[in-house]
Amino acid sequence: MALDKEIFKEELKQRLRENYAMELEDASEQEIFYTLGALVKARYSDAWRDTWKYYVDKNKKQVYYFSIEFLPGRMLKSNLLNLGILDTAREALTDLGIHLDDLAEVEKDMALGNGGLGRLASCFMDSIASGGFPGNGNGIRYDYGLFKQRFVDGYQVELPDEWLQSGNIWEVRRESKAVDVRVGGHVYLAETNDGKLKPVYENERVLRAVPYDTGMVGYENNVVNTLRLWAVEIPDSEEDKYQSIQGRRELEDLTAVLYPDDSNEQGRLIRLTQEYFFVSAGIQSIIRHYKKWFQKPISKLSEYVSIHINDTHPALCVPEMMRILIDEEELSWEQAWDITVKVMSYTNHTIMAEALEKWSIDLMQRTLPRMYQIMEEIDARYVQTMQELHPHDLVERTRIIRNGQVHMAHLSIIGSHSTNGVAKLHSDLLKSVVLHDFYIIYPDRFNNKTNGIAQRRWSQIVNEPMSNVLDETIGKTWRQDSGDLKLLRNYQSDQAVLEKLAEAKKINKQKLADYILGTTDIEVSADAIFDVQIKRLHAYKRQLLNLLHIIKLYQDLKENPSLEMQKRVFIFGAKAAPSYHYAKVIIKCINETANLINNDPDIKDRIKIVFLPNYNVSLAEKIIPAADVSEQISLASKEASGTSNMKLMLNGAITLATLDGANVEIRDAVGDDNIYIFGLTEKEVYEYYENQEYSAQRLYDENAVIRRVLNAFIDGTIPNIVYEGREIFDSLIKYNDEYFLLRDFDSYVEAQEEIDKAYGDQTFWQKMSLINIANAGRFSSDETVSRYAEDIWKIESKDSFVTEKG
Ligand code: GL9
Repeated sequence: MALDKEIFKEELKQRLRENYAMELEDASEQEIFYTLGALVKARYSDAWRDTWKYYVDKNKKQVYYFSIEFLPGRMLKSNLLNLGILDTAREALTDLGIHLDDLAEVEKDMALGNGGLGRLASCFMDSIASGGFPGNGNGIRYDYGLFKQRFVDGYQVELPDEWLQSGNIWEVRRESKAVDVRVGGHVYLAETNDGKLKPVYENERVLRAVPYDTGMVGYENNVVNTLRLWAVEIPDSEEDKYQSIQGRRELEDLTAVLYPDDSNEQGRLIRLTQEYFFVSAGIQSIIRHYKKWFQKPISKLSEYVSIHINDTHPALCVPEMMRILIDEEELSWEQAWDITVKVMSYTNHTIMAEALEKWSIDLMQRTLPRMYQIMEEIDARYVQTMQELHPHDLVERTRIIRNGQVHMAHLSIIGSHSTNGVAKLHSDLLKSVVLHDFYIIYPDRFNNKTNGIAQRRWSQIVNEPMSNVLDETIGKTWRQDSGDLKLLRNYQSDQAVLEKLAEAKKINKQKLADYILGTTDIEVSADAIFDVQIKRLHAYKRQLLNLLHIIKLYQDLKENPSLEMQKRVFIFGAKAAPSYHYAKVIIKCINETANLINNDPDIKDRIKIVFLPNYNVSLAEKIIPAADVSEQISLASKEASGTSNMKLMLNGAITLATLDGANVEIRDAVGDDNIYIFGLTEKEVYEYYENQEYSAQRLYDENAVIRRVLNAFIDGTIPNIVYEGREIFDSLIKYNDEYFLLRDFDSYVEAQEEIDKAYGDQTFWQKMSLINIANAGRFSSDETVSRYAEDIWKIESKDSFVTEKG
């Protein structure tokens, strides 16, 4: 429905009067933002109801995407865009003397995730709705999102993220849809009058799960799906058990905080309870909805419901579904198992061993006794079935419960019909190495689904200057279908187009430079190469390799001030998990090196280092459009996919990468000439693991450049890192450089030198940049989600089915 600008203005004013008893002139930005949010929400509420009703009336099969993290960031502009009223709203606001972009800054980031995994879940929510697919998210409504990061004396300091403080305009509390979740206590099986075995619960705690729903607005198609997030409350029946404030606190803490990954032991009980809490609440509400609205027998569930397990955190979906089907719906084990496996599918997001989730039997039994009983039975039946088909040790290695632990990845694979990796290389590694045993047992269950990004957000919303050039050059169809970006290929030698794209980039760089000055007091030149590494801080992602190269450049310049090189601004954005000591040490070292170099009068603006604090989705939106170089330098085989690589490419940054994760597919998309590849391949990395010949000490002894760079950490060159510098040095030399930084160092430096040269030839550079934009279309999450829908979830798209409302 088109938006009439004048009516919009009147409505905004009217709502302000109603809600705040105020005229526009007297309202604060905050008040206007909340009013605008309510107005936008009202515009899609009919479509939200109609969408839901359509799925029910037509008995549409739906997918439920279970994820312990969702990272939507800000939603105002993306809702406006998807409703087709972004431009009109912007103009209307301008008429009223308000800048939409300023207003958008009022919205707190919804940061209910750590990184790529949570952001992917949100990109999928956008694409599922935009593709007209019946699909909903299911997760946790944390009171506090991922911590706010500050730097104090170069150290990371974590502050609580109070995103709900001023309320959340987009959510709807649905008290009538609350369900109970039982945890703790004891469960034993007792015979009922009709001779059936039924679980009896003793001393369990009952938690009330209350859903908060947020509309997921599809792109110009009148589809609005639901993201359902659960919050814990104390049920009335249990009030007397929680008379002490402390007791209440403990319970209410359950959905208080998002767990940073790599978190400590002490919080693990809460984490496991969180996992069960949102899984149980979600599945109960799915079954309730199915029975009430579909009125089909429970035995047909898999024809109407698909549940996706996003990484192993929701793996308890498998035993919880079994519990409901057996204990409550009274199906036989065999029937229940058949349905469960058909309903469930699972994505693996990492090969990092420490991230493959396991729980001790003891903790599992104490926290979730009924779940444990069911998993024991699944495990026993698995062993029994498989030992007739496969060697004993293979079956032992793949069972769910072994060596005192419950293996959540094993549970997810055994309990579902599909296991996928998130990039070709990653999926291949799952089959050949990480999950090879399971591949022997279930070859047909394995498949690849390369990640994608919400392209409309990461181009149209964040990069207007570039979007305008695209419109002028190839028309506007790319806005709907990012595949049409390839039309840009025809202009790779068109000087005028190249220059217009360069101008757009320059505008974005200047804007970021202003932001950098405002937040860090560091002055950077928009003429410099903006070299960007933005992602969680992790040893395998090798932010440290980036730093080693910067130190080398610094030392070169100090030694030879007349050295010719392009000006560079190295931009970092990264949070370290609060308990991840080594990652925090790296942050400190980057910050101290930045201090040293940024203030060295010999260097001036030839190198600048900017570590922007509090990296999150909305900061990414500021950095990505301004990037020239995209650092994707993880040790080959370690990054499952990466998604910032795709966002940066779409915005015309040139990728500097190892052949890891989706970088491989980016290389295939743009060709060798439009990307800078360096370093060991995944095969070479595995060879080192096999022959154990890697010696960092030898590289240090034999390579004078490496020696000089590493010595800077311990000889006082970089000030204020007496302990941290030693720790870095030791990690590389004494502990033999786990991620082969030194082995890849020379090749990285060489690639950086090529980039330096290439940037000197602006036409050449701009052409590469254009080719990157032109070939980014294939990394759209619209495409990825279509593949999931077709191959895994078996759900159908239905575009624009809700009647146009005039
Ligand atoms: C991750 C991988 O590390 C990334 O390479 C991948 O792109 C994303 C999405 O598939 O998943 N796996 C993972 O555990 N995280 C990822 O980012 N971690 C977090 O999000 C905290």
